[in-house]
Amino acid sequence: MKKKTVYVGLAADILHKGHINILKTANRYGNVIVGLLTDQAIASYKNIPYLNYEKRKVVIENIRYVKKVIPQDTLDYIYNLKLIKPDYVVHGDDWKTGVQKKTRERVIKTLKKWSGKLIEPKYTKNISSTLIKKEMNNLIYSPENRVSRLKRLINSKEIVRILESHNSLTGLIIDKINVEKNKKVVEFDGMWSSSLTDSATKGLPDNSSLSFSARIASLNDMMDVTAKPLVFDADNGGQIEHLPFLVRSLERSGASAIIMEDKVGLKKNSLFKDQSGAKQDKPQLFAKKIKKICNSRQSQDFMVIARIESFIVGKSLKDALHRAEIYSKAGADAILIHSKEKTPAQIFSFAKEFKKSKNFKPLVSVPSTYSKVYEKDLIKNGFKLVIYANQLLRAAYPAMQNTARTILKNKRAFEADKKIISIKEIINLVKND
Ligand code: SPV
Ligand code: MG
Repeated sequence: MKKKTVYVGLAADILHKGHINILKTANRYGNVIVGLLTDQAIASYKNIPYLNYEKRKVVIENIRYVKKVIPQDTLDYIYNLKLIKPDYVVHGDDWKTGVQKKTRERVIKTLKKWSGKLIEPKYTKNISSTLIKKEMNNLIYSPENRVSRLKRLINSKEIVRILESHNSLTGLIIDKINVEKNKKVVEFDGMWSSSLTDSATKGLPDNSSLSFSARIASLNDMMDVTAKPLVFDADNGGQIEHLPFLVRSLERSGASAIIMEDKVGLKKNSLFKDQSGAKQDKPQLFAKKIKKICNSRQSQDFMVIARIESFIVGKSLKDALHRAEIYSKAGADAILIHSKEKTPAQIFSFAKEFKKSKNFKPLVSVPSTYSKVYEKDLIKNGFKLVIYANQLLRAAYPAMQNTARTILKNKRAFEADKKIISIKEIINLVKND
């Protein structure tokens, strides 16, 4: 008699005995085909896996209970089920509730069409990849793994969400904080090392007076205790001849991308109203800088993002588009189109035109002045990365000022206690175990 076919959908990032249980059971019913969830499928409901598809596939296809591995491109099973028409689907009974509940119902309905059956072994308690990952987050990524992670995120997620970090503590917040919305876990994907907030934290203006070596020292503090990717704000990159050394330091530290703006002369923050004296570089000269970085980086996964300042200095959409073409051809992996308007109309008009180009590259937005924009609208308009560039420092500073004022007013600290976390909490914030 022909052996039956059994379908098992798995993410299989960190294998544990729960997976083996499922595969062993499935193997009793027939030939096991594993539908291995792609990075995109996993990113649709939680963070991307530690290991990419190919690495996970090699492990799964070498398990003796498995006959074949095929990609499952969505959380939904239906496409693969219709393709294979398996006699059985095997899945742990944990999906009866939670984010996969609907998927389960659809699987049952689809299987019915050819009298297939769903087998649901009891879920192995107290072990799951998510639990193991929590433990593993205490471990530090190798720089190599972290560098490539941003590109993987961009290729897997609808939009990559980056938040400003100016020290280790803010890095830890970005690493750990999440909220659950519509049964999906929402979190930040990485950190932005902002020239503005790094300088301000050190009491300096955002005019490149803080040296790159000091910036890299801040970056290393964050990298020491965090795991998520970091995007480095390099102002205009400085002298072209110095760029390879900056890139070497960044890659060695594990940064995933450098963002370089096309300005020359004394640096002025782009959100200043008065941009007189701020000058844009000649597009061809700036393109040379991009090429220099492309040629000096060790890893092709280390991204060069060109930041166009045309709108900031009052130039036209045409100028911005002209520059985007040149920077893209020079090798930029993505384009940041900056704006200090109150609405995203300006950057959306840019996106609309640039999308038509054969040199189109993923777009980056920094919604500081147009902060009403929702991520879903950025996605709709072709943006792949959003950088919330300064909010954590802007939150911390008034809170600290208020506390200082409260102590001064009351000539004691008691009144301030109500608005600040307890000493116990701060001690436990960073544990020593
Ligand atoms: C920064 O955060 O330092 C930036 C973004 O470069 S902006 O402040 O808008 O220039
Ligand atoms: Mg900056």
